[in-house]
Amino acid sequence: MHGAGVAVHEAKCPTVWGCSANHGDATLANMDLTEGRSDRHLGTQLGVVTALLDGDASLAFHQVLDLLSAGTPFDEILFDVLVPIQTDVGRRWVEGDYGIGDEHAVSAALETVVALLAGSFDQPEDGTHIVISAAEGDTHSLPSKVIAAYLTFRGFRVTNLGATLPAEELQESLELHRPAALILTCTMAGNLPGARQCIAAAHRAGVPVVAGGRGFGSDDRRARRLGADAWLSNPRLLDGLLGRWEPKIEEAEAAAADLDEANLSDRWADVGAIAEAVASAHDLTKTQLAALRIDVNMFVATLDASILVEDSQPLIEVADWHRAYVVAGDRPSTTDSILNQLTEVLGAVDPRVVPHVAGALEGTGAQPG
Ligand code: B12
Repeated sequence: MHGAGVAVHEAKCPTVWGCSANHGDATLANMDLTEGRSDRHLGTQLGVVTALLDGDASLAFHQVLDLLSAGTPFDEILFDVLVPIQTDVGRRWVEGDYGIGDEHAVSAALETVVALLAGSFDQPEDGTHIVISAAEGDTHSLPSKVIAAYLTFRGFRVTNLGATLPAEELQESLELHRPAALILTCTMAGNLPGARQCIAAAHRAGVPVVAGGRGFGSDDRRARRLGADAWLSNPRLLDGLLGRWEPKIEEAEAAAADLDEANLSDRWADVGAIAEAVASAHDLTKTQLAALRIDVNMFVATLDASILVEDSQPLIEVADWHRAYVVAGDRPSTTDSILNQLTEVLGAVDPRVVPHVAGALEGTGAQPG
């Protein structure tokens, strides 16, 4: 049926190259359900987020159980009730409405709720075995927890390796578990080089990879360039894909054969010099200096990602996000200083830096979200 080479969606088929068959669920691929907030659950969501802000995971869990016993499908609870709460927390954090403490309280309590839900399903002995992990360096572990809960509910045997696992360790785990697939999540584009290390490690272990998450953007190009065997934005389509795909690891890996990493993040002295130069141009408090160092690391990592996937979009998006973030929260406007210093300090190290930074300086003026 589906010939050689797998995985990126075409107009009619969301997952398999060159397939002209019309699979009923193709349209779903174009709807990002994770963003969907169905007002139907607004009342419960407000109750849940209030409980989460207090760190009361038990109260939030029981509110969710009420929805379940009222017949609300499990995937709707995960993707239309709980996930939009996190997206909203992110927006309110950017706008200075929530502090980092609020985000941490909600994230930690929500992790408990998702763990309680996932733990209430037995893992079938004969279920298809799936391993899930966040990209190397990505500390966002909730996406893999939520997707692990969903796939367990759908009858898969799931091993969740969580966040920030080094690629070599991932390879060992995959050689031990020998799963049918690795589900790889990447939340920030700056972790795409880490995602590439994970894809290569999985392929060395003979395991095909389904990639997804905000870091991979809204289409398949980044995942394909990094050698992934499949890309999806919507986790609800995972079991359909896993039920019918025929991954060809060699072909997927061939797409990444000529990748040329810049590894600018490894140039610690240069990264430090960029932060020093920006700090000297702005009157920053101690807390703002600490935030600046994280921001400079994020910009250099995202520049590495743009060079790796030969696409300025990751750096443009992070610059747009940062500009809106500093304005929304009345923070020091360091975005363009950081960008100019990237060219100043790293332009001579790797000429590919200059055009990407130029694109980000122009920016698109898009709002964070
Ligand atoms: C919670 C959170 C954190 C927590 C994570 C806690 C945890 N245990 O996971 C912590 C505090 C660790 C954190 C750290 C940081 N964060 Co943060 N974080 C968030 C926040 C608020 C929510 C993310 C989340 O959990 N969403 C819930 C998950 C389940 O939803 P999701 O990611 O959308 O995933 C869904 C889909 O994408 C899809 N999907 C995801 N993966 C996959 C994979 C496959 C195969 C498939 C099919 C589908 C799929 O399905 C998922 C479920 O529906 C976001 C805001 C936001 N809007 O997302 C910021 C956000 C991602 N963080 C951000 C930043 C900047 C940071 C920091 C740099 C902050 C700092 N200064 O330190 C650090 C970076 C650390 C690092 N190196 O990774 C920015 C990124 C900006 C950018 N453009 O890149 C965001 C967008 C902030 C914002 N509000 O705008 N963060």
